[in-house]
Amino acid sequence: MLVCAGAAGCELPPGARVENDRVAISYRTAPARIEVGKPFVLELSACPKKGALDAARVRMDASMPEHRHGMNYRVRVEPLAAARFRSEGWLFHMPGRWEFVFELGGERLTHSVRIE
Ligand SMILES: [Cu+2]
Repeated sequence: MLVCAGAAGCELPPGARVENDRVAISYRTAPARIEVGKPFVLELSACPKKGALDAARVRMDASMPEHRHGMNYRVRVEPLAAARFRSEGWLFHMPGRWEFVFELGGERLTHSVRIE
């Protein structure tokens, strides 16, 4: 399934924004403040700057780069609408720096957050 072709008319909802030359995303979590050991959900919207995204190839994960480990859980991603995705199963089990990894088709975007 190809969604959200081209940048024209593609607007990202408010949230943390990450982009590279080819795609821009925004995401937010619920609850907004991530707490250690508490599950959260994450919604992500994407705007390819050209071409289209292959929604079948969207993956999300997170790790603690300094500790060289990931989460203890696998995230489930489901499409909500064109280029919008809801994911659940997130849980950060330690305080410190976590790095989200969003893979959208061939694109890989990362975003760091600090969890107290
Ligand atoms: Cu750790």
